[in-house]
Amino acid sequence: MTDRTAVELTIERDWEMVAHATNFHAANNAAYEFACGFASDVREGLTRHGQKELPSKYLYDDVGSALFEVISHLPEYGLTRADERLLQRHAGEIVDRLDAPVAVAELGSGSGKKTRWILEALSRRQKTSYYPVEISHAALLMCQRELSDIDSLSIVGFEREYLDGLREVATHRQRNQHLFVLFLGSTIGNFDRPAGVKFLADVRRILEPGDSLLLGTDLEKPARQLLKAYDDELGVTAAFNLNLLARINRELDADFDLGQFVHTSRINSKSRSVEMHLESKRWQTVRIPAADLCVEFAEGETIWTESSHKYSAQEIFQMAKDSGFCCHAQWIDEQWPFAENLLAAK
Ligand code: AVI
Repeated sequence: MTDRTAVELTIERDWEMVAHATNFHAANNAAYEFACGFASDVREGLTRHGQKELPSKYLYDDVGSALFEVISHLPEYGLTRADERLLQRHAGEIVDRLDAPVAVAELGSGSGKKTRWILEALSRRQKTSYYPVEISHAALLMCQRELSDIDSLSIVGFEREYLDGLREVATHRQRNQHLFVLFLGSTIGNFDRPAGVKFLADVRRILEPGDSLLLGTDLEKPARQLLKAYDDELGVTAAFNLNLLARINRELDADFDLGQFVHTSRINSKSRSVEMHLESKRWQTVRIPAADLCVEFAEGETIWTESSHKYSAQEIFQMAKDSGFCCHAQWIDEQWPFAENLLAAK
């Protein structure tokens, strides 16, 4: 045990380290910077000419992450189950295509449930380091709980934004070790197409030749099916969306009346995406003191909170090429069109 680095301590110690020590010194500063960033993004998005907008990353505080976890179990929302089916079915094959030894980094791990298949397949072959990168502390803790029973696995979580976290993971890379980055669940779809390619290119710049990226992408499907998936009967997606206003109330001292906004989903056929909006039921004024803002909403006016882009299986090959990767393999689910794409850093 004496020659082990901090990263190779047991899972619990690793986790304690992440939760209480690694981020401790920076915590107050980071929390302050985050609050300032949140306030200025809210201000910027709600004072735009034309369509008001809030960045979708703010949907994922602890409450939002828990609601998203529920969404992934809804009958209307088949995306997560398709992702899981593909990973369960093809984990061995995916792992066999990687150059050993590898360390695994996951951007937006969520609960980590669907990552189990990959980590189990890998740890049968080698002792594995897993680095989940998440902005939700609660999701990181859930992920540790979910995966802590896997043999030969060490987990070190990073409570960071994706690229910052990945840069930090890259510094933990040992000599001759390849990085295998997971970006699952079609989170790429929450970027518009050019921003998605730019994000992949940013990821590529942190990687080295021989590293790889497993990219999950939701594929195009009929409008009716998509509208239901993003506006479920039970109202969980509505709660997930409205929680963004509740969060602004909690964190920025605002006075949004949640009963005066309604969740809607709509298809944007030009951008091939489904959008979530919050629609004002009447003319109203909302005060957001921490963003130094007083904002008016007309009846029927919306705040655009998220877009989920849908892809053709074919266009992923071009996206990979445009961002400095090469798509070596693709697996498609038969029940819910969704693709798992294995990209190699060239
Ligand atoms: C996380 N992301 C891929 C989900 C999606 O489908 O775009 C977020 C979501 N929004 C509403 N339902 C699910």
